[in-house]
This record gives sequence, C-alpha cells and structure tokens, in this order.
Amino acid sequence: MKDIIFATNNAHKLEELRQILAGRFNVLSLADIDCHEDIPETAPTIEGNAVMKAQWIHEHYGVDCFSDDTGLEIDALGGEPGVHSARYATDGHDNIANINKVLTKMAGVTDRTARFRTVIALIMDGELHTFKGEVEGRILTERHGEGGFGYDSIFQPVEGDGRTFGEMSAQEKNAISHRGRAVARLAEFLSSR
Ligand code: ITT
Repeated sequence: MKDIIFATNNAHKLEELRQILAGRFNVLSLADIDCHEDIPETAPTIEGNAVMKAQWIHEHYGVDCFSDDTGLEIDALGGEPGVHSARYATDGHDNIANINKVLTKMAGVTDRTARFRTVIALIMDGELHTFKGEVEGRILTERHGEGGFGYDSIFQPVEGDGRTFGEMSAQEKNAISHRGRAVARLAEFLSSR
C-alpha cells in the first residue's frame, strides 16, 4: 500500500482520512515524519491556507504530502467564521467557545443556511493539485450529539435525515461530508497515477 503524508495537526481530521482511505493508502501523520511544529496558515482564503500548509511541509521536509483546510460559512453572518473557523472565538482551537460564539450571533436569526467547504492541496512530484468538497446544511439553535468534532454538533446537513454530523457515525458523515467529497476526488487522482 502506498504511503501518503497528511500535513495536519488535527487528530480528528487524521482519523477521518485514515478511515476514508483505509485499504487504499497508508496515511502518515506529521509525527511519523518527526514534525512537531505549528504550520503557518495565514492566508486570507481556505484554498490559500491549504496550499500554504502543503508547501511548508514540502519545503521543510522534502516529501510529497497533502493538507486540508476547512471552513464553515454561515450566510447570515456574511460567510463567517469561514477561514477563521479554527480560531473564531479564541486564539486556540476551543471548539465549545467557537460554537457558543456562533449560537450567540445566530440568536433570533431565521436564515440558518450554511455550508462546510474543504480544499485539499496535494504536492506530488513537485506539482500542486487541489481538490474541493462542500456540503450544504443548517445551523441549529443548540448542540445535538457528541460525535465528530469542531462545529459538527450544530450542523444539520440538507441531505441527511435531520441528524447533525455530531449524531452520525463516522461512516455516515464521511459519505456526504465536505471532507469525504474532497478526499474522494483526491483518492481518484492518486489511484490514477
Ligand atoms: P490543521 O490546520 O492542522 O489541519 P485545524 O484544526 O487548524 O487543523 P482548519 O484550519 O482547517 O484545521 O480549521 C478548521 C476548523 O473548522 C477546525 O478547527 C474545526 O473547528 C472546524 N472543522 C473542520 N472540519 C470540520 C468538520 O468536518 N466538522 C466540524 N468542524 C470542522
């Protein structure tokens, strides 16, 4: 099985990717290449950050790799938290504080439409390739479910049965999620090489 390095410090993303690509690719983590640094992600767009993370690892470690940048875009908030999804409420990755900030800003708002957008950037043989995935949904008024991570417990995908991503199994989420879709495109590309 072919090895592929995933340039992320997010353990949940790594686990999702390993599940989605299980049996096809051996997904290695940054720890596996002895990288324990915070990779800069200061671009103004999701795509820019995805490219920045993959290029940073490629430049510093000289390996082929891919990265994922994801944002939750809420229409009534003008696309927030968007590229700031990880650090919406605080400087750290405080998921509960992030969710509370969204719920407070959305109090009394009737337009609850939102989407997750993922861009995966792959650097292979010195060439950059990007793969995108999106899922439409609604922001609920309170948390439902303990599964998943990030904003999953307040995001109800349009294509589901009313449950949030936080109430779904990993397989159910991956089948329709932003990341699942972007990874399917990545896997198709890798398989064709
Ligand atoms: P890396 O940059 O190290 O990959 P990160 O957590 O910083 O990890 P992002 O910059 O892509 O990742 O931040 C996106 C934030 O959006 C993340 O911290 C979560 O809070 C949220 N998020 C990302 N994917 C999600 C998903 O599938 N479900 C719910 N929330 C998600």
